[in-house]
Amino acid sequence: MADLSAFPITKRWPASDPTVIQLYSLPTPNGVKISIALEEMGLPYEPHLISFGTNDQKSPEFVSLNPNGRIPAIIDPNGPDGKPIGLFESGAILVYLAEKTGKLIPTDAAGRYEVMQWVFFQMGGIGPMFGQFGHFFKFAADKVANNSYPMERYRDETKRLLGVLEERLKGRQWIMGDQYTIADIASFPWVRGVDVFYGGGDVLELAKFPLVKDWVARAAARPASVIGLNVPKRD
Ligand SMILES: N[C@@H](CCC(=O)N[C@@H](CS)C(=O)NCC(=O)O)C(=O)O
Repeated sequence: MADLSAFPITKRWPASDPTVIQLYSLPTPNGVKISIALEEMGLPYEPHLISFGTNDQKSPEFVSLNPNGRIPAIIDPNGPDGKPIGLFESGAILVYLAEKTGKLIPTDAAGRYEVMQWVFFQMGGIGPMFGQFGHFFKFAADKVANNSYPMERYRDETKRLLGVLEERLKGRQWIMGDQYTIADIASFPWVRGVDVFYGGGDVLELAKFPLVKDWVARAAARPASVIGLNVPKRD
C-alpha cells in the first residue's frame, strides 16, 4: 500500500485509495485541464474539492503541496522510480501525465516540442490574459467604471490570442492536426470559460472566430470532457 503520509495535504484531504493519483482541484479552466486529461488517459484518480469559498487553496495543508496556493495540484503515488511525487502548475502536470502514459502527445521528438510550444503558449498567454480579461470584465467591473483602459487592454489581447488560435486551426481539426493532445486540453477550457464563466462572448466577438468556436464544441463534447468538466463536483 502506498504511503502518502509525507504529504501534509493528505491529513486534511485523506486518500481513500492511496494507490491512485490524488487530484486537488475545482472545476475552473485550470482545474478541469487535469480531470479531462486523466479521463482521456483512463488513469484512475481520486478527486478532492478545494473550495475557494473557504479559501482552502491558501490553507497550510494545501500550500504544503503548492506554495503558490492555487489549484490544480496532484500527488502520484507511483511517480518516477516508483516513488510518490507531488506536482503543481497545470502545464507541468499535463506534460507529466502525457509522458507517464505516452498518451495525448506525439511520439516523435519534433512533434513533442511542437505540443510543448502550444502548451506554453496557453500557460504564458491565454491563461493569464483571458484571466485578466475576466477579472476586469466581470469581477472588478465596478472598480474600473471610470477607466476603460484595463478592460480594453485585456479584451484586445484576448481577441488577438483568439486570432492566433483561429489561424492555427485553419485546415486542422485539433491544434496538432489529426491528433488530440494536451495542447487542446490546455486551451479549450479557457476559451469556453471566457464565454460560459465570464459571459464575454459578445464583447470578444467570438462569432468572428468560427474555427475556434467549432474546435471548443468538438473538444467539450468528447466523453472525457463531459465528465472532466465537472470534476471535482462542487458542493
Ligand atoms: N499557472 C497556474 C494557475 C493556477 C490558477 O490560477 N488557478 C486558479 C483557478 S483557475 C486559482 O487557484 N485561483 C485561486 C486563487 O488565486 O486564490 C496553473 O496553470 O496551474
